[in-house]
Amino acid sequence: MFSITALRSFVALSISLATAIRGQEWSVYAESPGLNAAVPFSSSVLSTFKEPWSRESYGLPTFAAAPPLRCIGVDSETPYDVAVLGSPFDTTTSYRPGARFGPNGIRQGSRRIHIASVNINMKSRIADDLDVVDCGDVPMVYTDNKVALRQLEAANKMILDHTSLRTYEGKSIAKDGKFHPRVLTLGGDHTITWPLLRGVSEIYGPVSVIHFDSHLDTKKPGSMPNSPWNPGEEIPVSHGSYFYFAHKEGLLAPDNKNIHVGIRSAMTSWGDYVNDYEVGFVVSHAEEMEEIGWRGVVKKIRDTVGDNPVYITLDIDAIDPGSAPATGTPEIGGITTREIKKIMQGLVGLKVVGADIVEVAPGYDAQSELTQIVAANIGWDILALMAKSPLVE
Ligand SMILES: [Mn+2]
Repeated sequence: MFSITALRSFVALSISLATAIRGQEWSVYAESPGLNAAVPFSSSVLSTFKEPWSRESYGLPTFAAAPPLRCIGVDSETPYDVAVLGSPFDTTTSYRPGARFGPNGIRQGSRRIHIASVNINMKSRIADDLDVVDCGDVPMVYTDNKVALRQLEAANKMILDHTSLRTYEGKSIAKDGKFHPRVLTLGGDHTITWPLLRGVSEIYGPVSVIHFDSHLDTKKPGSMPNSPWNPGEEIPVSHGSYFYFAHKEGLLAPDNKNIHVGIRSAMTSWGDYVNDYEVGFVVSHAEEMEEIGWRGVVKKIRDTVGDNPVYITLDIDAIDPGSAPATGTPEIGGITTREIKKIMQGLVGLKVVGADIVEVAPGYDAQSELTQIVAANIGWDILALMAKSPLVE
């Protein structure tokens, strides 16, 4: 039988434990006369908003509980180290659309991870090393791709042009010698990487791209034999050709110091590989996960990018559709979630100047939110990579 006294002591113990665990934030609750739901939103609590949202809160779904910030609006002078930026855009897809809801979906999938939790795999607690904020989504029009991509480019540039909250011993790798915030963009279809690369290359010069994908995405515009098109009309950028344009602009590191990881899709022709090499990549096929293992793949990546500034772009279709079905162009035989975590671990120390996770189309996800959870956890590992590698020479 459960006595009232025993129940009282159990409650008292629970409260003191909770107070000890949750610290100051909980004490605001405890001192309130009764439960006051307004307390977490009061100015006294919000004034400490540099701290992540509490673990217990399932309120506003920011990425990994990073505090929300109007980075491009009224809070544009508030300094931080990493901006999470949503890019709701999917009108250059070749097959199933829906990635415009990716930013929202990845945030939703991130509710159980936290920038203040210890990432055991990466041996990092992100919040110790970086002030991460969630800037929300860039307003992007759905009626004109060129305008939409310019809107993203402008927003990204406004963030990058700031100096970061933290500075470090040693010389910054940025061309101006200053320390700038880094951006983790949540896409969006893969074309968004083009304007994002314009942003980082302006700050750091051409970057080595580590591109996780099942497709090359370097297609030469014009080679669209299976697509209806009027002869003579300009063929615009798509999520299969943006790297071609980025290469033409000199945004990619020269001498084939860029790498695809996870490639396994059908090609239009063997010539796709010739074109891909000219664009500046080397290829690691998905089957290499079996042939040389994640250690071999990590070595190949590190040998390729060397000491260059690195931009990581991860198409969720790099991951096997068994673990990440909610994407526009799924391909079987992909990377497992365990392999991608080992690869991320193997990239510690690289100078990651920016990153994106793209092609998450939540409308095709399972009720379990599986793809969104996978994408969110990879984003958490990428933030840990940034936390472990200050951008110093
Ligand atoms: Mn892609």
